[in-house]
Parts: sequence; structure tokens; C-alpha cells
Amino acid sequence: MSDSDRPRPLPSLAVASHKGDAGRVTLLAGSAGDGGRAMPGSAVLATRAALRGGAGLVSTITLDDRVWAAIAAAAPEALPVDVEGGAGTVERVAYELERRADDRARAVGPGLGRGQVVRPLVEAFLHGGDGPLVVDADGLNAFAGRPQDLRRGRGALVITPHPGEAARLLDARVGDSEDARIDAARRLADSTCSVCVLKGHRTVVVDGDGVWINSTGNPGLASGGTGDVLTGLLTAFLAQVGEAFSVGDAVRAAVWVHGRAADLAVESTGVRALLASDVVDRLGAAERELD
Ligand code: NPW
Ligand code: AMP
Ligand code: MG
Repeated sequence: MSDSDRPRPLPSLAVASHKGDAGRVTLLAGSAGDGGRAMPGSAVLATRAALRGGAGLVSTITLDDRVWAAIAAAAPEALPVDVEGGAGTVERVAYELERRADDRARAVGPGLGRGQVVRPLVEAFLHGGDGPLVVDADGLNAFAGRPQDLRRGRGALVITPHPGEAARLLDARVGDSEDARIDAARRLADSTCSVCVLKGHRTVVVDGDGVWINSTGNPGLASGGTGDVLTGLLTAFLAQVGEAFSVGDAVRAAVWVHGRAADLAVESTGVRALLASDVVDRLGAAERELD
């Protein structure tokens, strides 16, 4: 990696800072998977990564008390909030967002599944606040073929598709070459007015500053849950955006730290055995390298 590729470090914490300074974030993730794939782990991984990213308080909204219980067990530092699925879910989520007007950043999408309710849930996040918002995974799938509907009136938007999700959004296959990946990320950033993170080997980030290609990470990351880790980490970094640290800076830092944490983890696990949880456990060490 050349030094010019290295993202800007995060702002350091003042010695007298309190948890409000580092920022409160809210995530909506996970599902118990009745009649489908159970994905409580995506909420746990995103929550743990947001905590390791330095968010002062992490609230994770869940749609099922089994997901709530999984978070409570695996991340005692977090504040899970169960709104229960079923009739009135969207209104209850909108109410929880309203109660958290001081959120510094939010994320929606990991592990939500493909139900009809996902799109209105994402819309509640798009239009229910003006801090930076990450839309990932099933939050993106709910806008298949209609990426322009993800635009927000106010507040920065960051989308984090893998090539399969990007292809669904664009309704067109994304080629494997770097040029094809850059082109797809540009088209998505333009149509959604967002910072687009097209994930995979050499993740591509497109924002107003141009194109940035990540140099960290390894094929051990090609395993379940690693994208959910990135979403949580990124949300925590977005909560730290300020005068000298832009949304684009937060995105590049999160992508770099996530890959670097995986590189540190494989030194002991090896590439084949790498788990998303191992990446969470190395986030702090990787963050220190960026500081
Ligand atoms: P193929 O098979 O190569 O043709 P999905 P998911 C493609 C949650 N999770 N390069 C691939 O295409 C997530 O958050 C929960 C090229 C395949 O068709 C989501 O909400 C976990 N193509 C949900 O599960 C752990 C690529 O996309 C398709 C590609 C579904 O997410 C797992 C696969 O993607 C997961 O994170 C690449 N780099 N990557 C948990 N423990 O709770 C993917 N594709 O169908 O969007 O499924 O990514 O597993
Ligand atoms: P997801 O597909 O949403 O679970 O996200 C997978 C994460 O792992 C993303 O951050 C990808 O950039 C990263 N990733 C997947 N495969 C590789 C690879 N071969 N090399 C480096 N990073 C990868
Ligand atoms: Mg994913």
C-alpha cells in the first residue's frame, strides 16, 4: 500500500470526552427467519462492530425478541430495542427513530430478509433523520431495479452493495474487471446521490472526491457475516464525522480498517478458518494502525 492510499485517521477523542461526544448510532438488522433464513447473527455482528468502531451508544432495533436476546447475550454494552414484527412494524420503527433525533449515524439492512416490509422500513430511515445513513444488504435488495428511489432529501447516504446486490440494483450483471466495477459503482453513486462502496477484492469507493480502491483484506473475508461487520463499523465511523473528517473519509477509513483487521486475524487463524467474529476482535488493533 502506498501512503497516498491510506485513509485519513479518525479524529482523536478529547481527554475529557463523554459517551455523547463519540456519538449515538442506531441500527436495524437481523431476523429470526420464520419461514426463511434465520439471521440473528447479522445484527449481533453489526452491533459488535459498531461498538468496536467507537460509537458512544449503540441501539439496535430488532423485529423479533429472539434477535433482541441474541444481541443482549453477545453485546452487553449495546442497547437492543425490540419493536416486534407484524402489523404496525413500520410505525413503531419510525417512532423509535423519532425518539432518537440526536443519532449521529444510522444503518439499515443486514439480515432483514426479503419480506414486503423491508422497503417501507428503509424508507423510514431515508426520510426520518438527517445524519449519515448506511443502507446495506436486504435494504438494497428492496430497491432492485430502482436505485434512484434510494435518494434522500437531506443527509448523506452510503450504500454498501456486494456485486450481487449491485447487479440487483442495476438490473445488470457487474463484470469482474476493475473498470467494470468502477463503472458500476459510479452509476450507483450517481443514481442514488450516495457514496457507493462496491465490495469484494479491492473494494471500490466512489464519492464526490472521485474513486478510491482499497488495498487491505484477503479471501478469508469471503465468508458469512463479514459485510455485516463492515456496516456496523462504518456507522460508528460516520458518527465521528466533523469539520476535518468527512463522510468520504469515514467510508475509506472503515473499509481500510475492516480489511486490515482481517489481515491481522489471519496471522493466527489462517485464511481458511477466518470468521467474521475474528474480524470484529481485531478492529481495535487495525484502528490503532490508522491513528
Ligand atoms: P453467485 O452465486 O456468485 O452467482 P446474497 P448474502 C452474489 C445476511 N447475512 N462477487 C452471488 O452470486 C446479509 O446481511 C447474514 C460476485 C450470490 O448470488 C443479507 O441480509 C448472516 N458475486 C442476507 O444474509 C451471514 C457475489 O450475490 C449472491 C459476490 C443475504 O446476504 C451471511 C449472494 O448474495 C449474511 O451476511 C462477490 N463478491 N458476493 C448471519 N450470520 O446472520 C455475492 N455475490 O444472495 O445477497 O446473499 O450476501 O449471503
Ligand atoms: P458481504 O458479501 O456483504 O458479506 O461482504 C463481504 C466483505 O468481505 C466485504 O467487505 C468485501 O469487500 C470483503 N471481501 C469479500 N471477498 C473478499 C476478497 N476476496 N478479498 C478482500 N475482501 C473481500
Ligand atoms: Mg452483506
